[in-house]
Amino acid sequence: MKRLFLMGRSEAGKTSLTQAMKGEELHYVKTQYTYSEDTTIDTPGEYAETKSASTGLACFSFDADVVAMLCAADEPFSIFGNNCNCCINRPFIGIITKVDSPLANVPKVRQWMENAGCERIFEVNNKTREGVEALIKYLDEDSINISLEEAKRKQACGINAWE
Ligand SMILES: Nc1nc2c(ncn2[C@@H]2O[C@H](COP(=O)(O)OP(=O)(O)O)[C@@H](O)[C@H]2O)c(=O)[nH]1
Ligand SMILES: [Mg+2]
Repeated sequence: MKRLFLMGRSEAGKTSLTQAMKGEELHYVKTQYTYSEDTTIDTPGEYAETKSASTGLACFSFDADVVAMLCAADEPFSIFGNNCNCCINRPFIGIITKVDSPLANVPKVRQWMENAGCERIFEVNNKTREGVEALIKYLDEDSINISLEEAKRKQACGINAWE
């Protein structure tokens, strides 16, 4: 299973997603530091929200196979800029949580993720686990292994190494 790196603002549902992926009931835990498990790396929202701490995200992401930007469907604005994928050397996906929220605006969040450069976008409800299986299925697929030389050649052409 590919190892998933989670980044997003506080309360977006990152820790809940790790619980939903394990089939656990949701229980609130304040994420005080980066939690590295077999299949996920869960980060504090403050890392994504604070410029001085954001370098930590880049460092921890190197231990993952896939990097996910995670936004709740009811977030009023995105903290991720356009074309974030150009500074991430892993497959970059989007995960929309809280699709059950009465204030959910999934098309808006999808647009943020497309603008950021996410190659796949998943919609989940951590409470009911709706959509979580599709994410797990994607993570179960084999990752694409390429040589450093091939990665460099593709990057020189301005395309993602694994495309
Ligand atoms: N309705 C709803 N609430 C959620 C969902 N995911 C997380 N939550 C709630 O949102 C709050 C913050 O979740 P948490 O996982 O701690 O966010 P984190 O800061 O990104 O780790 C908690 O009260 C969760 O129960 C979801 O998909 N739907
Ligand atoms: Mg958390």
